[in-house]
Formats: sequence, structure tokens, C-alpha cells
Amino acid sequence: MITLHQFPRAWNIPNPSQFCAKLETYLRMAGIEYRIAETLPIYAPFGKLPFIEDNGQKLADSRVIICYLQQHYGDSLDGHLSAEKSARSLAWQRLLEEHLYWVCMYSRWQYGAENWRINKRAIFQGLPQPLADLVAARYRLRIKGQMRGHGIGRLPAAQVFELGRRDVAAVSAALHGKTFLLGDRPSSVDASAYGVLINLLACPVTSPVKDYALTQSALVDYCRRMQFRYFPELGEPQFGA
Ligand SMILES: N[C@@H](CCC(=O)N[C@@H](CS)C(=O)NCC(=O)O)C(=O)O
Repeated sequence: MITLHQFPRAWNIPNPSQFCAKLETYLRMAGIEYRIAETLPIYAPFGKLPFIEDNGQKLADSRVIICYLQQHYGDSLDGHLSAEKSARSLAWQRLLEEHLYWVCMYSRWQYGAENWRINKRAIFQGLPQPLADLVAARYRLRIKGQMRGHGIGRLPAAQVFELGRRDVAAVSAALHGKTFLLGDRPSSVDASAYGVLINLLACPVTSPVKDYALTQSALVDYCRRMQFRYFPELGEPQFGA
């Protein structure tokens, strides 16, 4: 059976990591059996979570893992997509994972002492003190360095959140009147969308982009729908701070 290595759960959502939440959602959407091993990125092949082990082989990066799963376990989710819908799927995935993701990271790791405290407690919950604080401080420097490298970490907060607000408005408009991001049937991009959006809406930090997202009923309803369908044991997501 596949072993999914990821952060421990937190906040009544699948995972405090957008990519771990995405991959576990994908596994459930595709009906693939797995077991969970809780860990930290230091133990991952490329220093990032999630990764999986299957038949003695370790695979990292949710995009690479999903391609592998599609090849080895069948592609029940994206087989019906037209070329045009597949192109849209890729574009949405990039917006969510390569841009809106970083806006959310900024609000957790760089924006406000209370947000950082909440984030730190969830991510490093498995470590004893004072190790947890030491490791968290090192990781915070590392993630801030990544955000500077991306560019978003160099901008004033107001600009970061305005950029994020535009992403959120775009996804909200695309979801309007639809059950899933590409229409009436679920596809793999819904795993990305739910992984990122549930971490924006139901992570108990505060930010202007989250305040805006909470006004978008299409997003709130979508996250609620996805959680009830794929993670019923978690119950109602706790939206808000
Ligand atoms: N492209 C990767 C991104 C994974 C990723 O960025 N994971 C974060 C957690 S959300 C991580 O482990 N970061 C630790 C680090 O960069 O040191 C994927 O799709 O899996």
C-alpha cells in the first residue's frame, strides 16, 4: 500500500500544508488506498512535503506523484477532459500553486506575530520544546528566503494582498454556478484548488486576502462541498479566524 508522508493534521482540515492536502485529496478522489506517516520536510527526498513510498520507491513533488499515480493506478479523474479543459486545468493549477500559495505563505510566515505563532504551533506540533522553537526559527528564515527568491517577499503587505485578492476573485468567478472547477465532474485540479483554498479560508490566521475570500460564497461553498465529500470525518471546516 502507498505511504503518504506529510505534516500532522491541524485546524480541522486535511493538512496545514497546501500540497499535502492536495495529494491526500487526490488519493481519495481517485479511490487509491494509502496510509499516512507524519513527518517533517527534513526527512523528504528533496526537503519538501509531501512524498510517497510505493513498492520500495520514494517519489516527491505532488505533480510528479500524481503523474505516477495516473500511470500506475489509472486516470479516473482527468480522462474525460477535452484538450481545452486540460489546458485550463494546468493554468488554474499554476495560479493556485505558484502564486496564490505564496500569498498564503506570506500571511503565515511573514505577516504578524500572532499569525506566525498559530502557524508554528500547527507545523511543528510533533516536536518537543525547546527543539520546536529552534527548528521553527530556522525554517522561518528558510521560507522567508524562498519568498524573497519568488519576489513576493520583497513587496509591501498591501501589494501582496492585492495580488492575492485578484487570484481569489478569478477563482471565485470561475466557480460561480459550478460544482467543480471545470464543471459538473471532479478532476485533479480540484485537489489543488481545495488544498490551497481550504488552507486560505479555514486556517485560523488573519489577513486581508482571507477577509476578502470569506466574502466569496462560491469559494466557501466549494470548500465545504469538497470537505464533506472527501473528508467527511473532519466535519464542517471552521471558516474565519
Ligand atoms: N511543488 C511541490 C511543493 C511542495 C512544498 O512546497 N511543500 C512545502 C510545504 S507546503 C514544504 O515542504 N516546504 C519546506 C521547505 O521548502 O523547506 C509539490 O507540489 O509537492
